Amino acid sequence: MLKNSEVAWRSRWEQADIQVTQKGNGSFVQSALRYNIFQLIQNCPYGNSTVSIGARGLTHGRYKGCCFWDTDIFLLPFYLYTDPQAAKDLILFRLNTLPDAKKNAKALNLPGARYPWMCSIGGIEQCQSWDIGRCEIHITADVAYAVENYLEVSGDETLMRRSAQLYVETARYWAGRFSYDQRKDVYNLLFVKGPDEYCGVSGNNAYTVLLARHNFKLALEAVQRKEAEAGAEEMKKWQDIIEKSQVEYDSDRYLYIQDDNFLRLEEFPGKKAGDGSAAYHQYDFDWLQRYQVIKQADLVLLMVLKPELFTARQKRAIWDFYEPLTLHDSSLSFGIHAWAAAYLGLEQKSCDYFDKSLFLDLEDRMKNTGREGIHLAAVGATWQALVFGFAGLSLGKDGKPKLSPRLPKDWERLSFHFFIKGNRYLAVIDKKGGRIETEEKKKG
Ligand code: IFM
Repeated sequence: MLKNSEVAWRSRWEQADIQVTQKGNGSFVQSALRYNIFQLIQNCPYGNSTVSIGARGLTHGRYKGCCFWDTDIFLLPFYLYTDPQAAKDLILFRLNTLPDAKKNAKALNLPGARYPWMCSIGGIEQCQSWDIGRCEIHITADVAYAVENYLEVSGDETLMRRSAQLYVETARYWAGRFSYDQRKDVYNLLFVKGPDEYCGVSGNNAYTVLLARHNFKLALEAVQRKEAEAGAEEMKKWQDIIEKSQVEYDSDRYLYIQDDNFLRLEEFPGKKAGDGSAAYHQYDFDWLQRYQVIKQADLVLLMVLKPELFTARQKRAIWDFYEPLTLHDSSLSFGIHAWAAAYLGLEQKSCDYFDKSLFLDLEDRMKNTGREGIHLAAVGATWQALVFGFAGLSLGKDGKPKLSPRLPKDWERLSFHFFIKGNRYLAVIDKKGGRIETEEKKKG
């Protein structure tokens, strides 16, 4: 058993390791990175698609051990690029729980499929609270986004039809969830909570509306490609909602507004404790929701997940407006801000946020790692900040990988392997720039 374990670990490390050379010594980045990668490898249920990964992995029972969008948006990319089979199992978990997602929708008197905010074994909603459990509905669009991401990067055609079915059923859910306002001939997404959990229950959260529109598009395209079936009437409604759903936008400032309430809120009069602990330990959520204060990356996250939705000016406006208002009271926030800052060329900010995310658990930066276990989504976000932010790895229009290096000044070299469409690549970034070398075709 020990021998088999050694072989398995060696092969995982060969694929997942990241090597960083920094100027001088005394930096712990390399070891901290390996600690983070170790957690990602260690907490994955390899070879088992009947379970997913809980918010604290296997390190703690916080949140009753349940899984959230943390897996689809924050963790999946690591597995997708370093171990496509592990990613496939995570996607299969969502595909296998589509019947449960349909039960969740039905329980709320809605058509289609609604993915649970929290799930354990199976996909039945486990979250009991009304505001988060019923209203933090972006998870359904996050799952559709993750499935698309998986298909695109892995090139796996075996899950195409099942994925198309997921797109269609989730689009049916969204079509039932938007409210039509016939006075104005528009659709509103009411009683919704975005990723920023300090925003209360609001209307037209931009993150959710824009990703739901994308979910409709995925469904329409899948039906057009004949991978799934849907009626002409319902498809017309999906298109109608894409065109008439509402997101507030301030054209003078090039700024997308987080939700319908945001500009009506007062300036935040509070102050976060200096020890890194979250403001919700000092102030009640009810009080927090009345101020312009943000718990975690919301529009900043959408900007990196779907950069094509925003112009360069709009992206910068999102950063300039929302970043100063964000308390990062969720561990999901730092890594995403590091990625976004690197993307925008804000080197110091990206390094500061990267440091916060990378050492979050090792240095107990949120003052709860001992009590609550490893913040796995933050670990996944750290990996994305490095690979997509600093190295700038992306998939070109030709389907080939490319790099846009934005390394911190004191990093001399960065290298890592990754898979795209079954091919194995090596990315190297050094003083000469970035290059991608093609390696052998993945076996098996
Ligand atoms: O999914 C997250 C959420 O975004 C913030 N609160 C904790 C959850 C589990 O990590």
